[in-house]
Amino acid sequence: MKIFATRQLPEQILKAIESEGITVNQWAEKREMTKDEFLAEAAEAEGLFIMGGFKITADVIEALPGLKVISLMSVGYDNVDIKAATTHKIAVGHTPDVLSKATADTAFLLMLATSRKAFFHHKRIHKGEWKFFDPLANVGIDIHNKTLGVFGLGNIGFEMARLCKSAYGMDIIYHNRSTNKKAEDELGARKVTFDELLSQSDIISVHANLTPETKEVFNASAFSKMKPNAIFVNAGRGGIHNETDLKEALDNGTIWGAGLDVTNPEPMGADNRLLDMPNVSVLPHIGSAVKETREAMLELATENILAGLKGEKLPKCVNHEIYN
Ligand code: 8YV
Repeated sequence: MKIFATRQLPEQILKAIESEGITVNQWAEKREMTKDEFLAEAAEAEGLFIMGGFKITADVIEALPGLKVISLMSVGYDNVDIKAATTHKIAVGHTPDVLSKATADTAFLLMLATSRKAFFHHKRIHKGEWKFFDPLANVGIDIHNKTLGVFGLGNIGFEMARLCKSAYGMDIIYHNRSTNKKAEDELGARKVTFDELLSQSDIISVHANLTPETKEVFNASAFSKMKPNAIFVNAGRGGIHNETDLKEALDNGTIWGAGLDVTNPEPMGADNRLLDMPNVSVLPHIGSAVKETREAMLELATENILAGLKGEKLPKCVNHEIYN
């Protein structure tokens, strides 16, 4: 059996897979591959171990007739055409839960850093601008006892809400397709409409999946309904916000600040104007980038791919329908 991994796997993981008699072809270059390169490397693969957001479109799936399982080292699966995978009875695995706390920490960090303009002040020191004390220059805003609006209250959103409630006594409101009873019972969270989320939140934190329904829902119209002192945080997917509209909203003071772990597009270029804005903090999609978390993700992704190759149910499967 053969698999293709889009990055080099740690030695221990590689050995564990190879000990099952599986041949692993790994992409060793430090650049994203083209679709043709991907197809050439994956040609004989029965399993794909996807690290990073390489797009597995319907034509990629159709070009790999031996494929049984796609194992993603991510909770998000917006880079895979799930419908096409399901049609071809290919199991898609992902890595939920193990990364919830680390990803929520990143959202929390961005909220706090933005509220105190931390990244901007760091840059000021670099530029030799730490000189004269001015009591009202470049001050931040207080986030104690404010209202957090969570867009997409799954496990990561829950962890973010829990942090904000315990650290800052925040009120929690959320917008989600389904009711999150645990968040309502444990955190007193209230489910609201999208418009209520926009108008009532002091901080909006995005943790939803990127789907056709959530694509660029945070656009000019949404920002115009937010409070002028609101902070927009996105640690979900950059595609959920329209970045041109976000820049305009920040320029015009429609909203106060933004903390982004994900951008639209990715990667963000060095000349992006958002990087010069005092009330903006940007990180290069490091939500789950903690050693312990990444190891847990790799382990779970390995369990998924091994199960898929053996024709067993994946421990964490996106498209359960294939088993019906
Ligand atoms: C990954 C993520 O690091 O899990 C996700 O959905 O965005 C990150 O944890 C990234 O997708 C690379 O695989």
